[in-house]
Amino acid sequence: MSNKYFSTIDEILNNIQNWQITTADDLEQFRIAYLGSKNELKPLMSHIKDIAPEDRKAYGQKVNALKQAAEEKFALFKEKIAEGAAKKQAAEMDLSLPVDLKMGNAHPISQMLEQVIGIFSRLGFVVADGPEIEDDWHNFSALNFPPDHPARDMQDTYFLDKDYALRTHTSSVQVRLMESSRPPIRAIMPGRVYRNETISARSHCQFHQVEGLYVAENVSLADLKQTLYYFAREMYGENTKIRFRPSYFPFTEISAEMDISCFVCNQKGCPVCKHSGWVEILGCGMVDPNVLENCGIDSRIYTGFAFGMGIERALMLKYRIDDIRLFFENDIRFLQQFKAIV
Ligand code: 2NM
Repeated sequence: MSNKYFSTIDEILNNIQNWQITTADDLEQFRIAYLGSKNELKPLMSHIKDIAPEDRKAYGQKVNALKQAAEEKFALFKEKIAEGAAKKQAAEMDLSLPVDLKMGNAHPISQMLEQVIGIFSRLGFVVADGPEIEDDWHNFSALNFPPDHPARDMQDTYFLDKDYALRTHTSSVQVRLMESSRPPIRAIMPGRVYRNETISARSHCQFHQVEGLYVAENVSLADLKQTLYYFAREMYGENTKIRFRPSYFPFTEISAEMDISCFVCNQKGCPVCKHSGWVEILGCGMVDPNVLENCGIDSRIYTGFAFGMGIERALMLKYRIDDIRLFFENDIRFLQQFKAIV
């Protein structure tokens, strides 16, 4: 009685072993026969009640071995057929076709950062770096921001929790540098900063800044002006003129905004300078003695100047780009226009 069922199993095993699989179609037929929802192995277990009790264990093991044989054969041929398809595709590839080798280029923001770093390096400034996640002290308090300053509001700054926020300017790096080193300090801090702004053509929640700092004995407003005059001529051409307008920042006293003569119209009047002949490019000032003291620098001995500029803004003026969002979309058609501009 039992023998009949055992020999059925042997027969099926034979069929599995001899099943010819060369195409994806063969493989599918095999799958339907032995692994599909109505496969031939399913009824076998229901025969167990007809098997002599002492043979049931052996029978169950044979049925399982059968299942395993089917599964292994399926997996093996599935791989073989996939391999074959890949080889066929490779054989059909025309390796003599010309290659479209497009040279990449650095992002315009990187290019301008490099250019600004290059100019200040030649004046002896070193590049400093710091964290993008900052605490209240380094981003606000040490920089003389009063407790009720609007920048400290959730509306303007991305807070991660009650103690930490994304830095809103790279001045926080300057605080770290002043805390950890002694004058003379001459450094620039390029980097990404974050503001909680509604994203539009004019403003974004992330942008890049370069800030600079010079702290030593007898640093004067004349040093600030001459340094930035050199920068303006290197960056915008040797005939560039500069002018300063009074301004206000919490961390500088006195504070100013610097304009350069319009590099588009040479001061004849154009839309870039809004017919004024001047274009604003950076903010600057003499570091407030409170800031120096906050960072452990004796303000009776040392003075300093600092400045900061927005990289996207400078690029938008230079290339007459009317939407800041283009810098962060990585559209290749936009980026390719900045091949080797520096
Ligand atoms: C600006 C404008 C003016 C500035 C000041 C300092 C520090 F840390 F020394 F106080 N860092 N950066 C500064 C001054 C930044 O950006 C428009």
